[in-house]
Amino acid sequence: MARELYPEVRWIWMNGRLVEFEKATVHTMTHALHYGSGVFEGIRAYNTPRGPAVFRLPEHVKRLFNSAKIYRMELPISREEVTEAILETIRANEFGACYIRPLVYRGFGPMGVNPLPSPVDISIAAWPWGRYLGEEAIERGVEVCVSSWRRAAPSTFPATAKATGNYLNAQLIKMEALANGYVEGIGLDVQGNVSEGSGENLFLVKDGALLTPSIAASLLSGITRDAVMTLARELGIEVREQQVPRGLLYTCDELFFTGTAAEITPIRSVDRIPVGDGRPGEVTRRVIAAFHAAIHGEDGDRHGWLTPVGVPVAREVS
Ligand code: PPE
Repeated sequence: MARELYPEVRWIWMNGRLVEFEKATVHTMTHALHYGSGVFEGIRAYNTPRGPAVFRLPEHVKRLFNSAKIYRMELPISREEVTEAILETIRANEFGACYIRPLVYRGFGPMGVNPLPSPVDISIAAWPWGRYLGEEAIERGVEVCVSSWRRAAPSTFPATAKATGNYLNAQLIKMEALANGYVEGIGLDVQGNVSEGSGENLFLVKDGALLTPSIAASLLSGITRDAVMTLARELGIEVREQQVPRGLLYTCDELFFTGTAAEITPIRSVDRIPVGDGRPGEVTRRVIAAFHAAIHGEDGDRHGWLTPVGVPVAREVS
C-alpha cells in the first residue's frame, strides 16, 4: 500500500460511510476494472477569507450525475447526498485547500460486458494536489505538442461524459507527449480540428479575442472553461466558441489550458514553435488574476461559485 504517496489522507468515503485509507479497496473482479465502467469528477476546494470552500460544487455534482445517466448508471443516493458526502470527506480529513475525486463505478458483479447486473458503487477521495503540470507551469508556461492520437469521434465515446474509459485515449496522448519531451499533448478531433489536452480544455487568444473549441469537437465541457468564459466576458474580452483549425495553434498570440487540476496553465510553445513571444501574455494574465480572485473568494464570491466546507480551521498540510 503506497501510504507515503498520500500521507495526509485519513478517510475515504465508500458507499455511505467513511473508511480508513488502508481499507478503501475493491475486489479484482470489479466490473469497472475490466471494462472501464466508471464516471468521475475532479473538484477543488480553496482557502477563502471565510474558510475553506468548494469551487462550483453543484455544477460538478450535476455533471457526475449526467455522466452516469449516459451510461445508464443509477446512483443509489441523491445529488444532495453526494454533495453532503463530498463536504463530509473534506471535513473528516480536516483539509482546507484540496482536490476531491468522486468516483461512481460498476462494482463486483457477474463477469461480462453487460454492466447492468453489477452494482453502482461510489467512493470519494480527497487529497492535497499541487501544480498539475509542474511547478514552473503557471509562471513560465508549458511546452506541448499536437498528438498523433485523435480524440474519440462523437459516434464512439461521448466526450460529454467524464468516464474512466475515456482516459485510455487521454493516456495515449499523455504518454506520447512525455516520451517526446513535452509536458502535455493536444488532441485533435477526427476532422483534424483542435479538441483539448489529455486532461484540460484549451483557449487561444487571437487579435484580442479569446477562442475555445466548441463542445462539438469531442471535448469535455469543462467547468473551469465555463468560469473562464464568464470572467473574460466580464473583463470586456470577446469570447468565441468555434471550430479551431490546427494551424491557429502556431499563429495565435496566447494559448492556455484550463481544468480543475491544471487551473489556468499558460502554454509557451506548440511542437517547439513559440506561442507569441514565448511568455504568458497579457490576456492570459488578466484571466488568471480574475480566476484567482474568484476561487479564493476575493471578489466577494459574486457569482455564487463557492460552497463553504463548514470547518472553521483547516489542518495545515504541506
Ligand atoms: N478535459 C478533460 C479531458 C478533462 O479531463 C478535464 C478535467 C477538463 C477538460 C477540464 O474540466 P474541468 O475540470 O471541469 O474544468 N480533468 C480532471 C482530471 C485530471 C486528471 O489528471 O485526473 C481535472 O482537472 O480534475
